[in-house]
Amino acid sequence: MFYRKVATVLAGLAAATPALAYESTYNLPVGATDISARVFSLHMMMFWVCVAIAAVVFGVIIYSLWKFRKSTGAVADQTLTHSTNVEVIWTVIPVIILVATAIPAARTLIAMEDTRNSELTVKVVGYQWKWKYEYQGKGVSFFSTLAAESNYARQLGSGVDPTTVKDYLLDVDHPLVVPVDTKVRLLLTGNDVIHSWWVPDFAVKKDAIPGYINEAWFKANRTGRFTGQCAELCGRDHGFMPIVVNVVSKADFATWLDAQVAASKAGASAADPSAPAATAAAPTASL
Ligand SMILES: [Cu+2]
Repeated sequence: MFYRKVATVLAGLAAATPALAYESTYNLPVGATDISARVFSLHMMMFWVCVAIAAVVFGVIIYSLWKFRKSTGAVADQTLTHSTNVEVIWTVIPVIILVATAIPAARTLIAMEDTRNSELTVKVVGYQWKWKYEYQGKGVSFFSTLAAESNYARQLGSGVDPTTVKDYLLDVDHPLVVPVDTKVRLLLTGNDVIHSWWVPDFAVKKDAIPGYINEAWFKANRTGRFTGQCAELCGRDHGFMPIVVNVVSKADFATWLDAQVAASKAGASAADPSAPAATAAAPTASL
């Protein structure tokens, strides 16, 4: 099939673009998962398809404007009012382009929705205005709220210049900790209003809706600290419920999880575990 050949060419173009594209603050992140890399490739493929279409269409328009300008005595052709050939061509070519681009896009969408064979499940609950993470079957759960330094600096009259705060509004007290190279399934819901769990580096943006459970998954292919935000306007402090995910080695995760379990067994509050890289406390604002 012809459109299969077009799809193959487009897929080749998509595969080549990560090498051409550099990490730019003006572009999507390539991210830390296979899915995010595929999303990036799709984005670049569509970008180049649009560039090619724009070049052809505007090229013809600009050439025609110049070539058949009035000052050279051009006269509009009054005889050709209908051409079946032209109409077929300008219908078939866009259809081929749409089908050829829909195939890789649909494949990626299906992969994004496939939460089978996950190795770890975390229930994510959105609250006004914080997140709660519950590790299913592990007996570990905790709230994740805006880091104290950011929370203090954001207050009127705090006297703190926010530009001096590290990771301002992008840091939390207890980050989500997950192991690398592990398929993590998220079950998302909301406790009060609709929130949305968005981490660009994982290409995950999923609504957390009260009364519903949405599913998402990611499999980080490198360790590191990845940040995100609530992406649904959820009330007054919508801008103050960031997301931080610490992707650690499997051994470090096992150690961390054991410590969390031990802490909760020791009677420590399940809502306040000691997390790795916990931030230093800052004075609480009193307004
Ligand atoms: Cu929210």
